Amino acid sequence: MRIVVLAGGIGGARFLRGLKSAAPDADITVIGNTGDDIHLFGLKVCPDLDTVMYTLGGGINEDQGWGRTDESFTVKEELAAYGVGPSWFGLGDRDFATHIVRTQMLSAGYPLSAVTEALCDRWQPGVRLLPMSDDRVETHVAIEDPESGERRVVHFQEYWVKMRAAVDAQAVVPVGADQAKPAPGVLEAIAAADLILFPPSNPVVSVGTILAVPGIREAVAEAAAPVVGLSPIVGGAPVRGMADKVLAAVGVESTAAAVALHYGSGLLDGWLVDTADAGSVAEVAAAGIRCRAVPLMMTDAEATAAMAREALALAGEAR
Ligand code: FO1
Repeated sequence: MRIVVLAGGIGGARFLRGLKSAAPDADITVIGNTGDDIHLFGLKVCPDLDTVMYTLGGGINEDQGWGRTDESFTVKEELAAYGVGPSWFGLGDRDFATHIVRTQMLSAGYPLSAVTEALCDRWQPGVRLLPMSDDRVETHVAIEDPESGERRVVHFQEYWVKMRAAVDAQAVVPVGADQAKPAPGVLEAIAAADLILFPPSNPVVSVGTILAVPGIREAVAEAAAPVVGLSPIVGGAPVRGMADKVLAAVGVESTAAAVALHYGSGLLDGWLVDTADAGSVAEVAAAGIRCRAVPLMMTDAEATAAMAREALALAGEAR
């Protein structure tokens, strides 16, 4: 079975681990969000691609869900001693090596998709990991500066990590997405898929950014395969992160049903909500999306694999 997954960072990566265990023989292609990418210290950092690669390759820091296990921060401390920041973004020594290799290969002319394949040669994530695009896309967030009261636009990582999404997002813009092309293999994988999954990743800045690359939304909508998503919102709040802030910016309520309707029946065939949201099943079904309430907390490997099995079962019905 060929499965395509549109993934963001931590939630997407953890779900993929469960999917691999639930469908060990499946041929899985991951289309990774690159809107979170940032250039720091002259290096190209791809947080979501790396989170998927490290998580599936056994190198992730399990507690925080991003960055490397057994990490040290000597380079960051040395940079700080030179007064070189930003200090708010935690790049560790082991992680730095990944960004150095990536930047070196990009400078030599390799596209991001080829670089990602080369990095995955080391990590063997057991999936085919494709960036959504080889072109530069950077998500920016418009906010009202809490000090000056003026409108300001910041990089997504500054909003997420430095500001902890403490102020409302007025707009979320995937800068460059409208000019970006899907990376080689992306449209082909979607067209050839037997199943397309939206994991419990952020619907705006992760899955939404991938869908913003011209051609990808259309390919998913036209695919012969059923499309099944898992709600990242449980009981009216994001399971992780601050998805409610960016959902508000696109006028979507933070409920499992509202996220399903935001994707819409033009994209989604099936939607899983948590048992806490069983009351919203009828509303989603009324919109023409097959819906079921099942436990959606990725508390451990077995719970996550069970979620993936439910997604596969729902897809079987939607087919
Ligand atoms: N998240 C944080 O909350 N703080 C950090 O300092 C941080 C650094 C970081 C470095 C490399 C990397 O791959 C991810 C990192 N993240 C950090 C996670 C990242 O900011 C976001 O969670 C994702 O971009 C959202 O998917």
